[in-house]
Amino acid sequence: MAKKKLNVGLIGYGFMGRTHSNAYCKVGHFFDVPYEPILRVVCGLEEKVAKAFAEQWGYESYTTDWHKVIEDDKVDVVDICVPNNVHAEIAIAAAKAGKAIVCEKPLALNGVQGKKMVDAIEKAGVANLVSFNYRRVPAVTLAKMLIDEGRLGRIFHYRANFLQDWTISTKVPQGGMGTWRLDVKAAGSGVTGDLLAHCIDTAMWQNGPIGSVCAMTETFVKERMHVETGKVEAVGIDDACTFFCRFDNGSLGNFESTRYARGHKALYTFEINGEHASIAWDLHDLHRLSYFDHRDESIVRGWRSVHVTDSDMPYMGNWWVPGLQIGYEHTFVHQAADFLVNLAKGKPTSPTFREALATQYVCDAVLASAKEKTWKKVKKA
Ligand code: SOE
Repeated sequence: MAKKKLNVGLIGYGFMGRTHSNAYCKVGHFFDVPYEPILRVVCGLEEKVAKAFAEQWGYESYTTDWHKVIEDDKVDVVDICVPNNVHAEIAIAAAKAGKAIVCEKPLALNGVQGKKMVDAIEKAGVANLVSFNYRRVPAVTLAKMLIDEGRLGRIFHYRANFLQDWTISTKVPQGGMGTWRLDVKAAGSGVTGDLLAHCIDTAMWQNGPIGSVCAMTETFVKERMHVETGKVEAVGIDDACTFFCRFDNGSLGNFESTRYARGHKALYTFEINGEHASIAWDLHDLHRLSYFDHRDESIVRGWRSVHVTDSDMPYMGNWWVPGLQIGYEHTFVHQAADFLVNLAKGKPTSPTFREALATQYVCDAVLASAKEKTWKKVKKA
């Protein structure tokens, strides 16, 4: 039976635009989704690039004006993959036009802006999702399942790192395509919003809300050439951030992110220690989940490395056969699959804008704590 078509308007043709387009292309081949995504229109600043992107990915049309995507009656879903400073304006306009919305992380530049977005989408009653893709790594989803089953018992510690090394050179500019993440006006913050937001989203999903934080940040390179002005300008982002926190369930959190950890490209790791068991995961070995259970007989007790590829593992029944892995791009396919299934049922897909606002509030509290050198309470979303 022919599936109902769902027209996608993608805004932003960078790295994230590719991950989302790839997901829409693949999702129907691997998951039994109720819609067939149609790549209706892609929007980006440069016409030549937008045209080439449309041809490469099979978009029916292209534009350089995002308003045209929103005004297009045929577009059902607006997918926002542009720098953080434009998320709010586009999302609020898309909500007013009654479109379903997928938005890249972090939700906004800050909580104030994020709240306006939540108000707009909730008032319009439109489907919404923020793309925190790492939740949908099968091993990460499995970790959440093990915690929810109570296997760890009371949780004492949650530890997460997200380490990179690509901005160490003072020659890396700020602003422009690819390096907008270093421009505070476009990004809102540095590693806090870009990388720690991932860790915070996963952590609160697995271990509940964070109540208070104590942070320190550093900007190692104080000035960089700005691509748009051609001038050397002050750098306003945090290059590195470390924070402690208290979760509402009484456990202690310890988070670190930097783009100055030479040798690490995208080392996202977490470890959770509970009264009975511990879990550890590493993005560089993403299909494995490390698990230690103190209730095992002592002569065989030790850290197990679970190869998360069997068909009864989250999402894996839709891919290959046991032992054969999947990777980064598949997290976006899983996200698209969940979103399409829930959309047909009128159910929300997590993380919603409101859930992403909770992450935004933690980021805000982290940055305020670093600035004021004091513990900060986190606002509830
Ligand atoms: C930055 O380098 C970045 O691309 C983030 O923006 C992504 O969210 C993260 O998944 C990988 O690193």
